[in-house]
Amino acid sequence: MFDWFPQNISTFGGDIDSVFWLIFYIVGAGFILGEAVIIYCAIRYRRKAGRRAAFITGEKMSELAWVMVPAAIVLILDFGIEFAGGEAWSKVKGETPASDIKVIVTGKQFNWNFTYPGPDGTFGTDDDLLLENELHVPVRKVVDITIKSEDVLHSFFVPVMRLKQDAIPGRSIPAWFEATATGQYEIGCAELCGYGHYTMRGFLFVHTAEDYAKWIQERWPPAAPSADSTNVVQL
Ligand SMILES: [Cu+2]
Repeated sequence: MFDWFPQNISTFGGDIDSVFWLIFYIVGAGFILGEAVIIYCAIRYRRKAGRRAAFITGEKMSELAWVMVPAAIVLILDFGIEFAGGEAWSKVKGETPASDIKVIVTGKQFNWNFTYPGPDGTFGTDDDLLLENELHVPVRKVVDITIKSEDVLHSFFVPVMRLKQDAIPGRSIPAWFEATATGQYEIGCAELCGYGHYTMRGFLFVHTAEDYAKWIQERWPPAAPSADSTNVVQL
């Protein structure tokens, strides 16, 4: 109907959007119905000379029903949304599909730091690469990310990937995405994290497989051959 979502280049973007639409239609219908009842009652029971206002205690079942019935309907619809969205939820938040592209995302006041494990494929070693506000990934590949925070609550938000996940100090939260189109896209922080919150802006660069390989080559020139060079992990 409308097209007001950001561009969608996520393999699970359609699932997320359909949950948004489901909630939108349910809440939209409830809003229209609720407003209609209010407007009808405001006109129908408006002040008239000689008519006294009623004092309603809400003790009769017929009066209580005005609260209980809508509450029950909201509860049923809630369960309906949970049920309908369960599949999307488990796909996005469940197990990360196997991937050899791993990045640690660290939020800090006021940057997104992206750590790549380097040619050895292991984090916490000398060849790790740390980039500020730049996340480079290949198209059509699962990217396995771990979200951390160095200081306060942040929220890693990549609108085109339909990915939003809080970064919580002391926790490593897994997430993943797979881009379906190349290009440069915005990354934001969706959790008010301090006076510089609005400057916490990064970019996601989605490359073709060839460009990504080239980028990797530039970042990690082949290491000097060492005794255990057989260990080098293919990136
Ligand atoms: Cu932040």
